[in-house]
Amino acid sequence: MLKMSDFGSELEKYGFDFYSGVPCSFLKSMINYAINNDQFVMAANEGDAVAICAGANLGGRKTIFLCQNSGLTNAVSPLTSLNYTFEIPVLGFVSLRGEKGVADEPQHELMGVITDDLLNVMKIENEVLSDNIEDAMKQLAKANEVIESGKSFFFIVKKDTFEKEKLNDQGETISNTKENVQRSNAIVSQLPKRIEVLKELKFIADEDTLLLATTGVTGRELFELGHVDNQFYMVGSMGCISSVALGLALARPDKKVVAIDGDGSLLMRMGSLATNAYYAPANLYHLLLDNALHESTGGQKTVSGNIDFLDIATGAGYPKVVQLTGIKELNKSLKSWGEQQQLTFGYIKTAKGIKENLGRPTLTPVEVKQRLMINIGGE
Ligand SMILES: Cc1ncc(C[n+]2csc(CCOP(=O)(O)OP(=O)(O)O)c2C)c(N)n1
Repeated sequence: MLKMSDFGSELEKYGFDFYSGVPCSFLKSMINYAINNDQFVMAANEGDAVAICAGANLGGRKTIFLCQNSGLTNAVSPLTSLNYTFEIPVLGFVSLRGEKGVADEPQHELMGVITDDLLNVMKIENEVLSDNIEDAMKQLAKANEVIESGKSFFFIVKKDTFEKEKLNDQGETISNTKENVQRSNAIVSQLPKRIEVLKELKFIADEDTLLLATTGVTGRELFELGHVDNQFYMVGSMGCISSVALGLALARPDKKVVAIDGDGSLLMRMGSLATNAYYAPANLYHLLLDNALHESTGGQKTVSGNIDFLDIATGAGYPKVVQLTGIKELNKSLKSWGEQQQLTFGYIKTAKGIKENLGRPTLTPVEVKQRLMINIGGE
């Protein structure tokens, strides 16, 4: 069996010092080790964890993603449309629940026999991790080469691969004060369009501010307003933008990170709110543009009209939640965030409408990533 003190220090030797994931009992020792070393971000689901790692990678960190094989399916979207597309590597450890011939619960039966196939279909190189430390170290050296070439690599982890690692006392759960909710009674006669909000964001953003736009029209409009290297446009991976922003904000506390989200996107991965609020990096501003539509795909209604995002963000524990009734309030709120530095959730209702003759970014996703990383000195 592997001892985490040996295996973990080998991982550190290669520079892997940022973990995110969702627990599995087979990976308990790795998770406990990472928590004990204050290197673990507990995600709400496995897809978010992949996106958090991707953000940390943009910030220059080498990252490890941990999941049960049942959760690998939750991670398929970001693994295929974020990591693959942007060439953002992650070192994965996926447990092998339901291994053939080993007694396990019925829900693991199918994943137990298709875990490697699923990774292969996603074009992710993978190997079963040896429980012999010398062999495991050789495997790790090879995995690191793959990661250094810009590709992801996954280890499949069988039962009892690791010796027990004790979980240290995790201390009190921090609790954000939720007194800072600013609701507005203002009657808004005309909602701003998405593009006007984006223009204002570009106007306010200084060279230390990174603008990360959600999937679809938001990223495309931001690009058309003029590319600068501190902008990032998500493609695919709907709902992952604030998780990428979380990873990046944690990895680069010297930068100000704005996640520009959509209501459809946020609804898809609403658990991310709780994770963002728990880790609460002061340098993250989460801005929700709520047009109550999936406008990018033809303007179908979302269920946003029925819910209160301010209450949800407050309940999730965001220390500051602000309802913005227009561009002026947005300007004020961003300035105050820049001065006070406190995780903020900004909510603005926007009007329907897409910029005329909207094109698509002429830079490839990989070029966008490389320019951002060079710009912030992460690569
Ligand atoms: C997992 C996944 N499902 C569906 C899509 C297709 N899709 C791209 S953008 C989008 C709508 C996003 O809605 P919202 O975040 O509210 O932004 P809006 O389009 O209204 O600006 C959809 C459904 C996708 N990219 N990924």
